[in-house]
Amino acid sequence: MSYETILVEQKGGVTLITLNRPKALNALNSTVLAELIDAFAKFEADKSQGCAVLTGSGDKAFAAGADIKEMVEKPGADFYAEDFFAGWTTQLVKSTRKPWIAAVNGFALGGGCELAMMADFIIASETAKFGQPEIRLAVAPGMGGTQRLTRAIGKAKAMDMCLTGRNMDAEEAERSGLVSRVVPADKLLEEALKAAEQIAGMPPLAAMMNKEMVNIAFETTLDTGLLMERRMFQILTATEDKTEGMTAFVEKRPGVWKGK
Ligand code: CO8
Repeated sequence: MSYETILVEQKGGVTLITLNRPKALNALNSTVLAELIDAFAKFEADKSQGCAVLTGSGDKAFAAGADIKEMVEKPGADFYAEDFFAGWTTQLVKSTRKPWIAAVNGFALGGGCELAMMADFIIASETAKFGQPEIRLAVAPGMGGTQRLTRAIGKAKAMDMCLTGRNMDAEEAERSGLVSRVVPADKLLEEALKAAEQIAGMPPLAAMMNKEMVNIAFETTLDTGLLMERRMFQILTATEDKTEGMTAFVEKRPGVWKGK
């Protein structure tokens, strides 16, 4: 599949995916969704790739939301009949077990903020701005803005953002727990790729299980989560990489991973 709206490059063990509709501030339409699903499926299947970074082209936006021009004339019944935009969660998020990072430059609004929150964590440039302005269009978030955002930053701030439609700057986003790190704008990609390379150099099964377990914390009770965490740990002890990792520690050398 050749892509019209995204760019995909491999940098060693890291896949860099760039939303590439800068004139529309990387607004997310059905083509972007289909292409991202394809690119993420290829990343997932490629054993040489251990982590992905998703960013936006241009310095103005990561993504300014779902494409309003695609939605403005669309009949209401079609949104439901097509289960419009279900694929963000049902395909992209659910099928990507390997870790990926959102590197947010500029605006991450509406669906753009929601897409960033689908990543395992967000690294933001100092110029990043996050918001859920859907209420101003007489709609509401539809890709996680009421659910993932509330889990990330709590009810008070999520309500504030969804009801007023105000933007949150990078400093407030870090303070609120929405992003893990804020870096200078000209260092964003470098820092995100550095973090991704570090993750891609980890034992791959352990990386996937760490991701899975943190996500399970949002889905279950503490008792069940702790039991699953213990079982996951026990499963990892049966891997060849565990023997290698612990032996390498004792022998004071870096581990060499097989993903087995
Ligand atoms: N959709 C389509 N085009 C867009 C979008 C968008 N979301 N955002 C910007 N653009 C386009 C503009 O139309 C403009 O194109 P043109 O030059 O052809 O008119 C170009 O990008 C540049 O934008 P501006 O001239 O507006 O740039 P400014 O610097 O003046 O403003 C803003 C930047 C503040 C980011 C402004 O563009 C803006 O407010 N954009 C819209 C933000 C927004 O409302 N986002 C939410 C959209 S709704 C949504 O995301 C719902 C997701 C859930 C769907 C799930 C369904 C189940």
